[in-house]
Formats: sequence, C-alpha cells, structure tokens
Amino acid sequence: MHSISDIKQGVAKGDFLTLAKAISWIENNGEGATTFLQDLLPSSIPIIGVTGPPGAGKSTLINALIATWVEGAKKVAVLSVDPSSPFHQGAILGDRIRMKDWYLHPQVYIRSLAARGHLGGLNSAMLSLTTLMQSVGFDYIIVETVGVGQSEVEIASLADTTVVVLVPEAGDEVQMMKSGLMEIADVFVVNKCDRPNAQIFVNHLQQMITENAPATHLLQVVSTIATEKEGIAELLAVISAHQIEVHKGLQKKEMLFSKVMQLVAAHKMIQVDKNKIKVDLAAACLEANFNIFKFAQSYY
Ligand SMILES: Nc1nc2c(ncn2[C@@H]2O[C@H](COP(=O)(O)OP(=O)(O)OP(=O)(O)O)[C@@H](O)[C@H]2O)c(=O)[nH]1
Ligand SMILES: [Mg+2]
Repeated sequence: MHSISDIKQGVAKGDFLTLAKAISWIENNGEGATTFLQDLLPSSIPIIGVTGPPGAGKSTLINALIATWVEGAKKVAVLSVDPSSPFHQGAILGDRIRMKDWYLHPQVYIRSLAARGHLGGLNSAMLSLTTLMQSVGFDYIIVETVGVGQSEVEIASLADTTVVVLVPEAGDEVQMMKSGLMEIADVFVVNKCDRPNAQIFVNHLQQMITENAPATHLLQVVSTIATEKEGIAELLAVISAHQIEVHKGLQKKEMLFSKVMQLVAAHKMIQVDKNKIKVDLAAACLEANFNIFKFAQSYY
C-alpha cells in the first residue's frame, strides 16, 4: 500500500522514485490500489492532452511549454503514450532526446506508457494515473498521444484541454477533421510555420472552423514554430483561457460522464477471460450451426 503523503513528499523534493513505484502499482492494479484511488480528493489541476499525427512536433511543443512553466516555478508531469508497434520505436527514442533537458529536472516528471497491456485498457489506466498526478503536487499534467484515430479521441476525453497539433501540409488530417477531429479539439496548433505556405493552411483551417464548428465550442488556432519557441506564449494564453471556460461550463459534466463510462466498461472487461473466449471460439466456430450472437451471449 502506498501513501499519498509519501508520494507528495518525494514530488516536493524532486525525487520521483516513490511516485514511479506507485504508478506501476496502479497500472498493475496491485493490492489496495482501488481503495487508494477511491480516497483521492477532487482536483482542478489542468490535464492538457496533446495529440496529432506522428512527427507533427508534439514533443517539441511540450518541451517548450515545460520551459515556461519551470521558469515560473511550476511542477509538470508528462505522460506519453508509446504506440507499441515497432514502427514507432524511433519516435519513442526521439521523445527521449527532445525532452532530455527535463528527464532529470526536479520540477518535471516524464513517464512513457505502453499503449497496450493495461488491465482494463489504456483509458482507465490513464484516468487513474492522471488523477494520481493531480493529487501529488504537480501544477500541470500533459498527456501526449500520437495520431488522430479513435483511441486518441478516447484519450482526449480525459483531458480538460485538448491540443491538436497539425503541420501546414496536413491534407489527410484536414479531411479527418470533417469526421470529428473538430469535436475533440479545443485548440489547433499549426506547428512548423517556418514552412512555406503555412499561412494559407492556417487561413483554410480558420475558415473550416467558422463553417463547421458549433458556435458553443470555443476553438482557437495558434501558429507555432516549436523548435524556435515561437507562438508558445500565445498557446499558453489560449490554454489558460480555455481552462477558465472548462471550469465554468457544461463540458465538465459531459467529460465526467464519459470518464465514468470508461471506468465501468474497464471494470466489466476485467471480468472477461479473453483467453478462454479465444480457446472456446476456436472450437465453436468450426461447428456447422455456429452463431456469433449466441456464442457471445454465453459471456454476458
Ligand atoms: N521545421 C520545423 N521542425 C520542427 C518544428 N517543430 C518540431 N520540428 C521537428 O519535427 C520533428 C518531429 O518533432 P517531434 O516533437 O518529435 O514530433 P512529435 O509529434 O512528438 O512526434 P511523435 O511523438 O513521433 O509523433 C523533429 O525533428 C523536430 O525537430 C517546427 O516548428 N519547425
Ligand atoms: Mg512525440
């Protein structure tokens, strides 16, 4: 059993060993972890989701945000989701290099999480860990996820403010925006604005937002050059403004509802023995009268 005050003390000193152990304990749903989570107090420490296609500059941006916060004597936790495919190995190493200034910094805690292999799924693990981070003395919590697909949409529902990072030549992403990206984003960052025609893309994006985004959804576009730390102050201002909206608004209730649904789903799934289903299915599907609805019902 871990104690919240021990973890807090470690974080206050910049010694994250106790925190790291508690994270593993929660990820593995160790003995007492559920009670520990149930005893945590509500918090309004902001959780900022940073998502977007591979290589858009998410980590470089986070790096720049951290620099500003650390200068202001704030403590920052970054949870970055490693996509487990070998294709992304380089990117993971890249993250380490780009955030290397911060790996040993006493005000910054960076942790990579595997996308797979969590009891109850990644979302419930992320919800537990971000809530833990809120309770132990961090001022800002960042969640970095790669991509703009479904799992990222779910993870975005954990964040109070979701920053979607795009690059000026993002043709496909703009297509995807029509199918929902606009609903999850609170802030669009057009990064790599040192590239030619960046302004044309920014204008196009603005126009799409004006035409498509619901009037109730405050959606801002910020242009950045993360490598030069250009546009960071503006991004910070937009994030802060959005945080104020979050705490006033209805969005909070919707988000809480979606979090509860994730926890309920995760809890139900823990009771499902996937391996047994696989084994049973291998035999059942060979039967002439196999019916998938009947088969599934025996596990409800
Ligand atoms: N020209 C230019 N390059 C940038 C800018 N921001 C980031 N980069 C470069 O883009 C590459 C990818 O940056 P990352 O910050 O790792 O991007 P990411 O979105 O975190 O990448 P993944 O985590 O792999 O999805 C690096 O080589 C950065 O130096 C920018 O504003 N302009
Ligand atoms: Mg990255």
